[in-house]
Amino acid sequence: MERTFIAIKPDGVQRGLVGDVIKRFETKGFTLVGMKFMNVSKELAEKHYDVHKERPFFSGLVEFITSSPVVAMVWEGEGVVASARKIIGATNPLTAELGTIRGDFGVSIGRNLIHGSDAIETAKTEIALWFTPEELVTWQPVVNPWLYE
Ligand code: D4T
Repeated sequence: MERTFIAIKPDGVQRGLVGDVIKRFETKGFTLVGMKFMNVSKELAEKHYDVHKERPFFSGLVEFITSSPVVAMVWEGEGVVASARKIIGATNPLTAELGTIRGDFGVSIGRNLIHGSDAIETAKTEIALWFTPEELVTWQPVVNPWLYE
């Protein structure tokens, strides 16, 4: 089953939006398979944002994600990678559609509340970067027959 990496960034935690964010993935029908509340080391932040290392906002990104705790999660379900990106909304919360997490809760690109893997391969890399295999829980929700035919 497909899995994706989701992180509630420091602004989402500080603004008390952890419950709201988790609820959207739960009520959609995705399965939580890993979750931890943690401070992010500079090393982890630099690896996570490695693709942006030449961009002007890179150092600001690393500084921000290490500034305060985050909630790191892995969610599972058919098509979860692309669906999570839709639930999250466009990178800039000001232009993100209402009904998405960023569209409903944010006003600036540097405080866009949440990260979600952008492709299946990226998800695999990010899950391996943030979680050990032992930290992930494989389980069968009893509602699955009511979610999938
Ligand atoms: P993440 O990776 O956080 O899920 O965001 P996106 O996938 O939607 O967007 P991204 O990778 O292009 O950007 C990563 C991260 O950098 C911040 N950012 C981005 C920024 O501060 N200024 C910018 O101009 C851009 C493009 C926001 C998200």
